[in-house]
Amino acid sequence: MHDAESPTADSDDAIAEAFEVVARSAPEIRGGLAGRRGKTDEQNASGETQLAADVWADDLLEERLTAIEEVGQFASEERDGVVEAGDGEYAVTVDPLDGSSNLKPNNTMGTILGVYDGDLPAPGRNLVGAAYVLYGPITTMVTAREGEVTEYVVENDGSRRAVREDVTLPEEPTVYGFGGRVPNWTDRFADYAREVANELKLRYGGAMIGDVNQVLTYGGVFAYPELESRPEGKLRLQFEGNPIGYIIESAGGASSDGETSLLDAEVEELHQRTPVYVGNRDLIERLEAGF
Ligand code: P6P
Repeated sequence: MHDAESPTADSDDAIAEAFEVVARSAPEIRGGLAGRRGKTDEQNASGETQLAADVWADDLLEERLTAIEEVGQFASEERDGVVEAGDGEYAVTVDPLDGSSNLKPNNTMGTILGVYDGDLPAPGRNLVGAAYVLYGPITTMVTAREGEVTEYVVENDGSRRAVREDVTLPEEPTVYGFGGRVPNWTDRFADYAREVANELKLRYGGAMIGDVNQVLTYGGVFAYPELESRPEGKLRLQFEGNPIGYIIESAGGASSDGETSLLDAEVEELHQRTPVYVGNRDLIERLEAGF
């Protein structure tokens, strides 16, 4: 727990340590993918078939993140419930391999981390840090804390070097990426998508981290929208929406569930889904104006 003299010292340690654990684990996770492309006969709490890689990366991160003294809870997209890990005040969430279905076509994937101050399930406003690793042609990591976003290259030994500091979305947007099947989009989202498609270039790779990283780099908007068949969308608020919304808002962009910032969304349960819209502020404002 915090001591009076250094009220933020522990929080810095816990956040920095969690970032360090994920960075140092990234080369190992990347190195372990080739042999773990197979499906298990298990499903996660969201009903998705788990790959051997999902389970393996999850176990590895759970062990290392719960070893951080100030971490009291761990939760993952791949686990039903919260893992109690002592009396630390921080709760960490992971999507250990976001976009693991991209393993088969050898496309991008990512690892998403959220560090919440307080128990889970938690609203995005409780986040004190968030990060993602992108397994692309090179391994990069983006971290956000105290309003600042930093991009790192992660070396093969797990060390990292900052390549972009105080990252902000470019003023002029260039790309968009929208998930779900077009016939399943609601009319109001389809209207918005038509407008945006006339202005920006399509960049959609099927793994949120790869698509969001394009938006962070080039400016634009990523959405996994409300669907006719699934008004709550596909992505999980706790593990994907909140951390990514926190990172994009820290980079001067905006996030939304269609009505309000993802960080203000009501949290009822750990694996609840939410529509996710993140990107340049005016593009998100235009979406909300049409909803
Ligand atoms: P679809 C990956 O499975 C994921 O959770 C996100 O990373 C990604 O944005 C989305 O689902 C892709 O979904 O329906 O396009 O395969």
